[in-house]
Amino acid sequence: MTVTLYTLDWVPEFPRGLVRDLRVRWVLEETGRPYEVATVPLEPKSDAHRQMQPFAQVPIIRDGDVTLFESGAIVLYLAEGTPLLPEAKRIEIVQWLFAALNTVEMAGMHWMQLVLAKRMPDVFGAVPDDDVIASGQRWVNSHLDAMEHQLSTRDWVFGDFSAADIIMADVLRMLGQEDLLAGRPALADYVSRATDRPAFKKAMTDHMAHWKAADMARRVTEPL
Ligand SMILES: N[C@@H](CCC(=O)N[C@@H](CS)C(=O)NCC(=O)O)C(=O)O
Repeated sequence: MTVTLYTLDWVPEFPRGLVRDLRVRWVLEETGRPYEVATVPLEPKSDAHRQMQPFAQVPIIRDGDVTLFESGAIVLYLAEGTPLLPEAKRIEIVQWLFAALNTVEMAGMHWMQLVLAKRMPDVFGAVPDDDVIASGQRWVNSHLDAMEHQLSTRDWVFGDFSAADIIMADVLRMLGQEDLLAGRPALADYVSRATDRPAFKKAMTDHMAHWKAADMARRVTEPL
C-alpha cells in the first residue's frame, strides 16, 4: 500500500536539506515502500494539521488507517519487519534510536537554537550570552565525543545498518553542517558512509526537488 508522507508546502532556503521529512523519505527508500507526498502549510497552521500532528509540525505519515507523527516513531514503524529492525537486535536498535533523538539531537538542537538566536536576533527576539552558548556547546561536545568513541570501532551503531543509523546519521549530519564534526574523524566517516547510500541520495534529491517545485508554485500563484 502507498504511504502518504506529509511535509511542509514551502520553507525558506536555510532549513532545506534539514527538514525531518528527509528521514522518512530515507527509510521509505531503504525499504522500497512506495509513497506519495502531500503538504501542510508552513503558515497558517490548521485544525486539520493539528489533528494529525498536535504540535502542527512535520513529518506525518498516513498508512491505511494509521496516522503517525514524530520522525523516530515513523522510522521505527516503517522499519518493522524489515532488515532495518531485526528481531534479534530490536531493543538495542530502539535504544540507539532514542539515544540519537533524546541525547545527541536534544543537546544539538539546544545549542543550535542558541547559535541561531545569536545569528538572527530579529527572528528570535533575544541574544543569548556567549557563555550560555559555550555551555550549550560543551554539552553537545560531550555527547559527540562519546559517539566518536563508539563509532571508532564499528561501522554502524549496533550491528548492521539499521533504523537507528537513519536517525543517528541524520542528527550528526545536521550538526556537521555547523562544523561540529571537525576533529572527529570517526563521526565524519560514519556520516559519509550513511549518506553515500543510494537510498539517502534519492531521498535527498527528492527532498530538494520538493522545495524547488514549491518555489515555482509560489511564483505562479504570487506573481511579483
Ligand atoms: N520531534 C519532531 C520534530 C519535528 C519538527 O521539528 N518539525 C519541523 C520541521 S523539521 C517543523 O515542522 N517545523 C515547522 C513548525 O514548527 O512550524 C520529529 O522528530 O518529528
